[in-house]
Amino acid sequence: MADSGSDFFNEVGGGLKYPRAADQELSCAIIYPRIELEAMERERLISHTISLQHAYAQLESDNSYQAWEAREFKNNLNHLSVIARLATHLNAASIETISEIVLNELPGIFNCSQAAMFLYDADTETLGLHAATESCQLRTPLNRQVNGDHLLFKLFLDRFDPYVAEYLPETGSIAIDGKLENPIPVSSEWLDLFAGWSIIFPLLMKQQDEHEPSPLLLGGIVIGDPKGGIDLNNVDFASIFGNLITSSLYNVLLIKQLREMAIIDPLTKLFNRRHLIDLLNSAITQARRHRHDLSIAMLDIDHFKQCNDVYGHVCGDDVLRQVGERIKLSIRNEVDIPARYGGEEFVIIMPYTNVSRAMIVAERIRGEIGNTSMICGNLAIPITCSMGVAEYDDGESIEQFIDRSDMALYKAKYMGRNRVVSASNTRLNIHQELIAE
Ligand code: GH3
Ligand code: MG
Ligand code: MG
Repeated sequence: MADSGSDFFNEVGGGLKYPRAADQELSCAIIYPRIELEAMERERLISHTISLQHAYAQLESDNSYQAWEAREFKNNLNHLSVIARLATHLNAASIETISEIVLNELPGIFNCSQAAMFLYDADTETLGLHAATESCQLRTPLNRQVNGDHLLFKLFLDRFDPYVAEYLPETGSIAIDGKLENPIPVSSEWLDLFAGWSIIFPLLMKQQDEHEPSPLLLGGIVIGDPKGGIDLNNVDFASIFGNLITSSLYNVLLIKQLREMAIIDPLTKLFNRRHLIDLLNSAITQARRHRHDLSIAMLDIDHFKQCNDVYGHVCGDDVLRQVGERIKLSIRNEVDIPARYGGEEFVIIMPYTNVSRAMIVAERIRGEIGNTSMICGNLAIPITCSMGVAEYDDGESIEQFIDRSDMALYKAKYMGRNRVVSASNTRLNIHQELIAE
């Protein structure tokens, strides 16, 4: 606090007065509006501020009800500023930002030493430990998945708002909201997480769709302290944090889902045709810039119409899924890119690969698909495929490149199917060869 008016202000160029750093809480009153204060007014303002600060200090040390209210008010103000800060960070957040906030900010707010965040995977219907503070000595490895009858599902599906749980060492179980009847048993591997008091944050989203009444489980957070130092006065604020984190997580997952829908074929989970074209364009740019080889293979299932006619469309879809799986099994992970080009047609981009290497890969794919039948229920369905392989010929367009692999595929069909044919590097050769045959 400033003790005298004379050195209260520091002169800054142009005669504008700024408070010293130590008096920054008064800065709003002094800087705005940007006018010169008359010396007398300045003295009055300073003495007024000093007496206000004295009054506040007295109030703070006082035991009266007003003093308690003032402290509560200040406490709430602190929470609001944390909420505002988190809201800014959580806006347009990634899952990583959200888990950083959960691990770095939440324990401090509730005077806890540890936090763990779990995410629900709707595909496998499991909850996985996504992130945990170091102090949270979980004996559970990250990404460990637990399924539907696990304690965590009970805790995260119990209600929307955060709540308090207490570990009862005599019975090795946890009591919710201080209710000792029906405590939930905890197995030893989760003891580190639930020792002492904890606050459970279910990350549950109410569904907008009236036909889908059950809430959407996104995951859950457990924060706690084995020594029991948790600040239970702040639990009311927990629901604001819980809602903020749930809606941010929901937005992030929704955006991720939308992005995936735009580039992934829902049946085979491979890239779709549109994304394939984007990826092939960048592969061509890279190959030209760095002068490395690039090949593609186009694959078409033989007599697939018959497969649908004989076994039905459901089996047909299953066959397409399995063909996608077998293509993935036969190529270099992270380097080669498989995609569904159309109905029963697939394309594989093979960077750093010349045509003879690409022929070997294509033969491997053909063998993987043709050597053992596809399984659909109790049916074994024999499938073969034909493939056309082309190496990028510097200067040609993406359409010409795809066209050459398509022509090679056409030739493979023409020659009796269940085979791989390579396109020669001269752009018109295959077409001419076919016309000549
Ligand atoms: P070919 O050996 O000459 O390629 O003969 P084909 O029967 O495979 O070729 P055609 O183009 O005559 O038939 C392709 C079939 O693929 C027709 C279509 O019903 C089927 N198909 C395309 N997309 C899907 C799909 O998503 N699911 C299923 N089950 N069938 C599909
Ligand atoms: Mg076809
Ligand atoms: Mg076909």
